[in-house]
Amino acid sequence: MFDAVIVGAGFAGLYMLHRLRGLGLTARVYEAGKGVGGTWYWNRYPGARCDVESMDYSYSFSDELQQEWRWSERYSAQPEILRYANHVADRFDLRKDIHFETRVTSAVFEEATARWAVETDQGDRATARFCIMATGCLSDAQIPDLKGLDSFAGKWYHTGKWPHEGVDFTGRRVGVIGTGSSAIQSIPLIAKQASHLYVFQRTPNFSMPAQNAPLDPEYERRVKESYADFRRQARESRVGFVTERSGDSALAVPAEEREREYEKRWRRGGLGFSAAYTDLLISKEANDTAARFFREKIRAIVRDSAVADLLCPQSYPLGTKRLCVDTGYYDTFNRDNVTLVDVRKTAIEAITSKGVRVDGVEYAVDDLVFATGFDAMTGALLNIDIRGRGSRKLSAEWAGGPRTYLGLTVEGFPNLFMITGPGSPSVLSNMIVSIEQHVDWIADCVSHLRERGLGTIEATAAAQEAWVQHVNEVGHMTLYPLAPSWYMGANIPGKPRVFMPYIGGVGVYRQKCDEVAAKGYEGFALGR
Ligand code: NA7
Repeated sequence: MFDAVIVGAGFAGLYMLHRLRGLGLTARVYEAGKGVGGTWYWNRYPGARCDVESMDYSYSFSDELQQEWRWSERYSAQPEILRYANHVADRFDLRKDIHFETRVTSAVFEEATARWAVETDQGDRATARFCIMATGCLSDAQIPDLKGLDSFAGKWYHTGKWPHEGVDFTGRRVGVIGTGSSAIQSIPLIAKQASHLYVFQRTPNFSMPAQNAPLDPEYERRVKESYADFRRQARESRVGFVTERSGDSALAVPAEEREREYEKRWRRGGLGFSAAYTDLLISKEANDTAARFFREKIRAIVRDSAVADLLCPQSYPLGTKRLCVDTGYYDTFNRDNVTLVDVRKTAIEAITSKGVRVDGVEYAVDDLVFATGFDAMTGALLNIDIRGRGSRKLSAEWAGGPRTYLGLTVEGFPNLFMITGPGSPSVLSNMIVSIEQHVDWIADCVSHLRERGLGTIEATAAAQEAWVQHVNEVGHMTLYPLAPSWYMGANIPGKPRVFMPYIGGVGVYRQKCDEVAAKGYEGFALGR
């Protein structure tokens, strides 16, 4: 019997454990991997890198930690972030409460005792007052259901489950399926090794140059000197890191000025581009000005105009599928050993023993890389058989799309918390900022219950309904629903089309959560 079971030992699970320990509570963490780090444990593909800057993408909860840790680049690569996660686990002595290589299979709320009973694939059974899902938003890797994969004679990989020993593609013919973030990061590096690389593209993406570089020691010094203020600004910002925001509409400024602004942001690199004007994600006409700028950039980089055309996104507004950040992606298509294959007009017909067949043509490859993404935001949660009051199944409650109160809790599932769940800013933000906010809110909530001798907290149906509506309403004030993105569940056949994250902004959302707590957990029923 524990105070809490935490599922997952990525950045969310690690900090949650640390906070609960600080409250003198007992917790058991179950983690499917052999080590800590979550996303950064699994996604070891070549070029895997965070596209939030290193000084922002790190924990703020310990000043000693943030002062002593040194990042080497503006954007950290996966091995360095994984080293950081391991450092945190060691520094705060977290491993002793984590059971590795153990996947949680079910979590059932037992009404008589008001306890969660959690079972794992290793036969563990633990009970706890609180069950905290730190299962990640992009952790359920997806292989599309393509005919013939069983017959493929070569080796195949998914970017989100990359072999720990790495893969040497030297002299091999390689196929990459997908052109999302993971593909865009890995393709330039795979192309340098492979004898030939075929890229199978269904939908082109907008990608910004990272302009990555060694971390400027002067910048590091300045941030470290004022880290408290730097973090505060991030917490109050829209997306969890500070970026130069304009207060103008893209349509209110002269075209030349707009071009200069876009050019400045392109040269600076990274995700801040969408903040160039207030209406880029609200007005299609404003968005078109930015999309045109990107397409011109692509055409200026890629020499073959037919290939450039194929690489230009046309079917959705810029930023409504996750903007990508790359190093040399478009230029890779100028290499003689790289072929872009359009699988939009004609989908992949089959995987054969020798390669990939599209429109009657067989592209022979030795290795296949699936950069085909994840069942985002709900996949990892619904892979667990989660049952609340009256054995209500979470999968049934969410059959029409996820329904939560604040993206933290679900009506009918007392004492169950989700860290960065659907209905919270999560994937639209700097994940570490959102993780810390949720963990702190949950820890404060647990303390509140304990101090008052209360045993349970549960969202009311009315509060949940109002929150679902609010999330929907603000989502639909933007252009996001126009794209068939993983934000909308559109990458998974049969998944309900619902805009899952909360787009109200990290700062605004934090205030709402704080107000709920300050009003004695408004919208929740508290029980003995
Ligand atoms: P994404 O962004 O979901 O990308 C997956 C890619 O795989 C995308 O280009 C898909 O095309 C493509 N895909 C998926 N299924 C198929 C089939 N059947 N045929 C052809 N192409 C297919 O995943 P990532 O791992 O790159 O990135 C996930 C997030 O991690 C990213 O947004 C960052 O936040 C970090 P589609 O666009 O669906 O046409």
